Amino acid sequence: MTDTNNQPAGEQLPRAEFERAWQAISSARTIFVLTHANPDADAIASNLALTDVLARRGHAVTPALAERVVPGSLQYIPGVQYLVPALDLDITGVDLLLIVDCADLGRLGPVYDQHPDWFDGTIPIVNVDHHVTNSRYGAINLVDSTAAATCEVISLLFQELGVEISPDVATCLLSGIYGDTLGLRTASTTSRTVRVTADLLDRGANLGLIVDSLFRMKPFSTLKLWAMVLERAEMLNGVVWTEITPEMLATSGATSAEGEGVINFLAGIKGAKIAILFYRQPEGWRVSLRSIAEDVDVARLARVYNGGGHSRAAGCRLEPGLETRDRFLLDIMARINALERAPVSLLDEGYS
Ligand SMILES: [Mn+2]
Repeated sequence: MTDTNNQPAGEQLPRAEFERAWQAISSARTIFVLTHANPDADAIASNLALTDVLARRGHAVTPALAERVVPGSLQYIPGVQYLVPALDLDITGVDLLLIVDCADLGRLGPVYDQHPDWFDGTIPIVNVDHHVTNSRYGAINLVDSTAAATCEVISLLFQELGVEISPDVATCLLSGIYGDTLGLRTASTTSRTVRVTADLLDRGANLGLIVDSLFRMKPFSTLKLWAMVLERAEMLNGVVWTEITPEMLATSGATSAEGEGVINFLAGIKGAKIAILFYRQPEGWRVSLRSIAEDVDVARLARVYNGGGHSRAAGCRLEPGLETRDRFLLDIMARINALERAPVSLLDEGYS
């Protein structure tokens, strides 16, 4: 990225915070590890890295997934075959819920909608995350919003406490970092992220496999889908956007996960300040947001619509219908316009 200065690495979380989290985890016998719906590399990899380490230390640990299928590009992540659909789980006898890369409980998806009682605090929750919008829903919250990925937080946890990791776990952790930083290219990438990356390579992480799987090799259906999605792109008043519809998926034979990379391509369009990808789904729009201009904070914008994320990458949901989408677009354009006139009023929640 040419338009950004990388942020400095934040203050490392105090060692006591790592110790407190690790102690809570270590004292539990039966553990469920959960992550957010529409999982990305960081979500799945942080889950599987913790699962592997805890299983080897004798815990009864189940890695859970909000979906029934792992996206094709993530099926290379070591341990992926152990993932269990969260909706098939029985909570009986579970001592601890370890929730990773999940900014708030609603992001867990169907398992939270169907079993809100699992998350009422009766079973302690340890929350490990890096989203600036994290609602700190755990009994223990190991949250570092200066980390580029949850896998960076977990790498620091293992480093700090001297936990030995296998090459497979190193591949997991580097997958999460590479996934969230697009290969160390986002503004969230710090010197610490790069040092953690070097350490994971020393521990045997398979960089070639990660780069091929996440960024290079793709099914032909992805190419066909991207052609349709990019053809549909529009740009107006500082906003570049496009959509993925069920018809496009049917015609190309692609899954909706194959469209995930489109937004990062849109995020490099000169002259735009913000990129938006709308996924048309029966229950409404899923909206992916990327900040192109440094002064646009999409996490704050997403929060206006009950979404969340990071300052440069965030998301929210909208009710179904073209009017809803158009009203959203007009609102975004108005906010961008206001930003140009008065940079200090930066997309405040109070703005209307
Ligand atoms: Mn993440």
